[in-house]
Amino acid sequence: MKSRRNFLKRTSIAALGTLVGARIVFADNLPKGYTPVALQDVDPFELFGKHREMVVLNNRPWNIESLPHLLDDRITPNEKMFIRNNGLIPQDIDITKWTLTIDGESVAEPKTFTLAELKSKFPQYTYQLTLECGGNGRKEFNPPAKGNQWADSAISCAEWTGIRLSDVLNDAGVKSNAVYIGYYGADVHLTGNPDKVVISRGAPMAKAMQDETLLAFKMNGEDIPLAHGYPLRLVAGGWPASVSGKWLKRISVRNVVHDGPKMEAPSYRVPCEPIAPGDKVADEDMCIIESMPVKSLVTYPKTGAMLNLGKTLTLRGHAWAGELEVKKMEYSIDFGATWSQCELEKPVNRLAWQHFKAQVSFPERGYYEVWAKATDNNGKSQPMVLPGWNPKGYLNNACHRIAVKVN
Ligand SMILES: Nc1nc2c(c(=O)[nH]1)N[C@H]1C(S)=C(S)[C@@H](COP(=O)(O)O)O[C@H]1N2
Ligand SMILES: [Mo]
Repeated sequence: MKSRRNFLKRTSIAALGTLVGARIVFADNLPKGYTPVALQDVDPFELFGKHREMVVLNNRPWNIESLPHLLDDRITPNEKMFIRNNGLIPQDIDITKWTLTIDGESVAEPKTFTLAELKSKFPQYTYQLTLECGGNGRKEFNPPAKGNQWADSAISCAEWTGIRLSDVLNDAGVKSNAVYIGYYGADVHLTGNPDKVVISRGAPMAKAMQDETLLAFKMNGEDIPLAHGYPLRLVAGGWPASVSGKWLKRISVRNVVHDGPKMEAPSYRVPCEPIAPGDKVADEDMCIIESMPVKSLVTYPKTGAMLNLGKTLTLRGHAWAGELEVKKMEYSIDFGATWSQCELEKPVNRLAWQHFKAQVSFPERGYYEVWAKATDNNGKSQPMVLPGWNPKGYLNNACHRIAVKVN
């Protein structure tokens, strides 16, 4: 055993030498598992085609956040879309061999489709769908919650093209006892263990069968970029984006609430009843996050904007409300004491974000904050400050605020 390990160690050092293009002279001193700097130096912006201002939160797994002013486009381009991975991006994808299997206790007959079959057999639909990470805004919670410290821009609304999950499930046949679907993707666990599933989440049948729940193969009219789930991904807009499984290989139709990795508490769950910051919650008192709460983002101007007195400021942004629609959009320049109405557009389709704008004027020189507040069609508004603390730091839908200086 010992000699075999030494042998492996020696060959991998030789291999590293080949990769860096020279013999590593003091290779014997390399700490175990250390990657030479020459090989650490990948440029994520180039690798993923991302805008240089994007913020890298983690490189193993890759987690990259956008910024509010980068999200000004009506439809989020790849360049400005956040990446959230729980594992390693699959490599060497051969789309001619890619298949999707529908199985589980509640499927009439397990069925496997090739990608080509999926594309030719079922009608295709295109929707703009809002995908927000459940942990977007986590950074603000105190006591801090572990996990990627997303500020406010783990949110996108791209145009997704694919087939309806409902069409494929109906083709395979769904038994009347079906409760939930669960997805499986081709990404690789951080340990490298091929038998370990990275993440396998899902949704109740009612969400799975919605018209807008897609098995998508295009994003913004092109093949989905690798980091976002090429060649096939589930897209379930309005729910935590963790439901939208990337690199999709299999969907299980379950007769129970799906119990794959990261379905169980405390992942993607919040206390069923509000708790005090820092309190402990028993697993059985945690509830699965479903529709995301009402929220908005000012995408123009960038925070820190300067303006001359007498000029009006054009404010722009997007608002969304999970399964619901945003009915009212307001802004405040006096720290929430009074609110004025923004112009708000209807969504292009259900589950797409909505665009707003306003002409803002300021009474005198000085420092201001512009706060933005959306209200959904149930009459629920964004809280001005942090909403309920929860152990994993999910669902922070506090009003977005930008600083403006009037000279
Ligand atoms: N297979 C797979 N699907 C996944 C994930 C993952 O790690 N593996 N992460 C989920 C989470 S938590 C989020 S927020 C979204 C992010 O999608 P994006 O990277 O395309 O923005 O993908 C979801 N789908
Ligand atoms: Mo997420």
